[in-house]
Amino acid sequence: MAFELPKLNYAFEALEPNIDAKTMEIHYGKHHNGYTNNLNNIISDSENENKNIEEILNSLDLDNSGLRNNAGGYYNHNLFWEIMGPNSGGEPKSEISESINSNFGSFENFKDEFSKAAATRFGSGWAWLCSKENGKLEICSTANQDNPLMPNGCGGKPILCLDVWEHAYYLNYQNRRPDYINAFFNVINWDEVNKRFLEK
Ligand code: MN3
Repeated sequence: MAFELPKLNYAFEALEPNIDAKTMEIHYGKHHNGYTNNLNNIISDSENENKNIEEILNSLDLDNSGLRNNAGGYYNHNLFWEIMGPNSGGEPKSEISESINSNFGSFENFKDEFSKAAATRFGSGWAWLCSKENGKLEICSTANQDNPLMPNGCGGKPILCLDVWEHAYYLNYQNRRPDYINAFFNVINWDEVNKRFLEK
């Protein structure tokens, strides 16, 4: 079973001015597409061929760097595109809002903590918000294309993520990662995050 590059639910320019069209085009069409093709080549005729992506990540051998990088890259970008959208951002409503407030004290505190995790990830990586048991939410960050589902991961179910590789922002923001992180909050699709939060 080969993995497919998922269709984007919005146009490349839909997230402007926060994320520019050229970055979206290259990021999705080249980077994500590359991870997808590499992943399919790596799992072809292997024990992983018929597993879903979560199973591959959960059972990953961390020494298998090709699978680690490309399975991670495939999964991480799938989630990233889904939790962004046009006419989004602002503060969440609904159940996720209550959970953010009870876990972090306020939306502003959550935003500060998540932004710090994204800003302080040295080099390439991701920031995550994960849903754990008993309604607990946790923020973590991972290096390269690692993610919370891997054996070395912070655990829980990823419901929000931010790509802080330079390829995600360099054309528009150059070295200003904090500006990119701030802009990301204008395009978070909280309905989608909430949907994932409520899914068992
Ligand atoms: Mn990326």
